[in-house]
Amino acid sequence: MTDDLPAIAADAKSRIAAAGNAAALEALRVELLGKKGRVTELMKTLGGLAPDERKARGAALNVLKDELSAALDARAGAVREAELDARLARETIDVTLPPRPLADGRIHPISQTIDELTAIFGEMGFSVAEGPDIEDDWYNFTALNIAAEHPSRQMMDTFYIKGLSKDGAPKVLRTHTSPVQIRTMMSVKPPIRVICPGRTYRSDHDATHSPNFHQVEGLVIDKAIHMGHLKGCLTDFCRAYFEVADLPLRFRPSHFPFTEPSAEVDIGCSRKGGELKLGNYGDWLEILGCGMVHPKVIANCGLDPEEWQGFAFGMGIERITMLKYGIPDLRTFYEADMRWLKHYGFLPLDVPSMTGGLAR
Ligand code: 2NM
Repeated sequence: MTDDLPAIAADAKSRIAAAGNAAALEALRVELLGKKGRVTELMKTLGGLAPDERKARGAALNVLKDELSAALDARAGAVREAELDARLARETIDVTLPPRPLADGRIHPISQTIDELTAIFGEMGFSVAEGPDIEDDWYNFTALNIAAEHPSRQMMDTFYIKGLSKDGAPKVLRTHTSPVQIRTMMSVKPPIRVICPGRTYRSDHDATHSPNFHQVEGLVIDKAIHMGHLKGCLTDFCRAYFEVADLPLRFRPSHFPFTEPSAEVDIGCSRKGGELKLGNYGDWLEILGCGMVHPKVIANCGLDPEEWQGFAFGMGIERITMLKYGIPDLRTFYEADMRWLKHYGFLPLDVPSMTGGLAR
């Protein structure tokens, strides 16, 4: 009475084995085991059989049902895996390939220099600090030991903003990034090693001055820091940034209200034949200002100058960018001219070098 079942099983199993995708398998499951499926219909005929026949056939049908269900499950698993394998083969990507070059976009030389600075000082243990462009008079001048009558506070040098800050002091567009260093000293427990790159503003506009420009300043505060640390740090920086291993530096005594002693730093150069070359050629080019942070500035920030000392420095980002990449005119930095940016700008994976901005 169960002679028909092996043929049904064999037919179903070969169709299951031939099903190539999840949808075909689901259709087969419905056709065989669904409410009106082949096996289900056979189950329904059990009622008309004699008791011992019903028992034998019922058992055989249950075995068939379990076998087909297992065969469907196994095939579904295999189909899923095959589909995944095919998809993985189809969608292979090489994550080590460089990105496709941008059609037009370039990294602005100012951004490139900030990236380079951050990398070089980062290797020396400095992190980056940022602050607001609109500053209180106190952070921009007073905390830095800049006297009330100092010429840099005059309207002709500083942009004053309408309205007063909470304590009634004037608001200014920061004239340097030093207020970021003040904020850092007031909020971070020393030791401190930060650089503060960013936009700065002065009421000054001619061929070599722009009303907004960029500065990077650096600050180290620790115990027993001295001029030797300052000289070593800036020497290493200048040699790394300008990529001249034996670049000589000259420290000339100078004056800033916020450092004592203060120095201006020149790097070695040659101007022979109207061409500027950096290196040990006997001529000098001024590049940055620096000094030991004035004890009054340290005290203004709530630190004990007997316990904590340090050095600070500052330089113009446009200036060092022009020197490194041979950009002759400051004003072109802000013209947003795509032809200029295509020539002087950088691609995301450009390796910075002395000629990296020009060699295309
Ligand atoms: C310079 C030159 C010398 C300077 C000092 C400070 C602070 F906040 F620590 F006092 N920040 N930056 C500094 C010192 C900046 O720029 C030419």
